[in-house]
Amino acid sequence: MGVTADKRELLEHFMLEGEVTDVTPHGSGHINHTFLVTTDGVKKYILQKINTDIFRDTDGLMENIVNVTAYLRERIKQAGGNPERETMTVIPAKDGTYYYTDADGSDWRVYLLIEHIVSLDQAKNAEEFYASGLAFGRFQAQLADYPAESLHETIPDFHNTPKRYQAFEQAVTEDICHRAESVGQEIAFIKARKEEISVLTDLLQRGELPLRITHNDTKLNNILLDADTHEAVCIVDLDTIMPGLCAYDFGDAIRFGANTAMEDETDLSRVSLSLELYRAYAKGFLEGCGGRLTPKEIETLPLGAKTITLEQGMRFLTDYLQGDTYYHTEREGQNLDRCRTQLALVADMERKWEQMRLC
Ligand code: ADP
Ligand code: GN1
Ligand code: MG
Repeated sequence: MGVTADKRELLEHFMLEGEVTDVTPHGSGHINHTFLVTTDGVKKYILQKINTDIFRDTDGLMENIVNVTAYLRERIKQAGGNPERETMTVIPAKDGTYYYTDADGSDWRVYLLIEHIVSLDQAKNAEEFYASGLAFGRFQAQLADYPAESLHETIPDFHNTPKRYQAFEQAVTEDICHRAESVGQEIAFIKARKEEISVLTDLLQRGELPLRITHNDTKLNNILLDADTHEAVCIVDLDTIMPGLCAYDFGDAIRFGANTAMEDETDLSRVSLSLELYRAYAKGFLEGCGGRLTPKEIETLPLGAKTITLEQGMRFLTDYLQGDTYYHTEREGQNLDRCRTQLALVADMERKWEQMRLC
């Protein structure tokens, strides 16, 4: 507990209220380094070291977040809500920008902490998962008229599954850590599904599915739920807001939240798709989207779940093959375990395919 001199120094560059009394690691995100900042005043903050190996253009990234949250703030006010609780508030740096570059060249940003919430790594019941589906659907509806051309593409081809497949194949060929031989089964599982991975992107290219403004990282811990009611309060992690397919936003939430096991579970017999959670989320998401989705979009939501689960399996395996440089890991083999849960979930979705249909 306490505040190290370097954290204190960098927090001095932001417009905080009160004296900082404590800075502690926070959350279970895989990408940025997140800290909870306590002060002797009323407000608490989130301090984040932005992962600039992944987000190469901090100006563009922060411009997206500042503009989108300003837009959402107006929408929330119009609806009579509380913008400080229902969207992220970026705390400006004292030089008028929205992040600070320290002496090591690392970029840091600060948000207002949203309090009295829970951020879950697993859905506990259908009601709260329904609530998060509703919130992600509403989020998409709220941004339906946002000027898409003003958004920077923070990670190019983020959910371009065919490109993810190419990167995976290249990692297998290069095999820089000599790990490919030990994961032959996983590689074969993915390769056997090669034809399926481009179905959604092909539909997009043919104009049969529309591009929308999507969150692109809709896992359950990126939505904050009220600590008492477990109603959805705020969607966080806005780093990847970009034009995308609605099936991917739907699918990513299912991949994470409707899995009966944790993302890095080592006992694969615990991995399965909960149809109860799946249906609850779908109901909430469709309600939240408020009739905006086309019949083709609704028809392809289950495929979104399967495609992004396979994509995520490929991404985890690619990182494992390349020496675990992308996702934070706490133990040896964690990315491989994560890959295996994704592939086990794909297999279960295939078994339950008929029951996953939504129309
Ligand atoms: P990462 O990109 O590493 O996943 P996130 O931006 O998702 O980083 O932050 C990590 C976690 O910190 C989130 O999952 C959430 O639980 C918590 N968090 C982030 N921002 C806030 C906030 N403004 N208020 C409360 N909790 C937050
Ligand atoms: C990362 O940042 P976080 O932990 O919310 C990743 C997502 C993956 C997810 C897998 C920018 O999400 O794409 O689906 O891990 N974010 C980025 O858990 O790559
Ligand atoms: Mg996150």
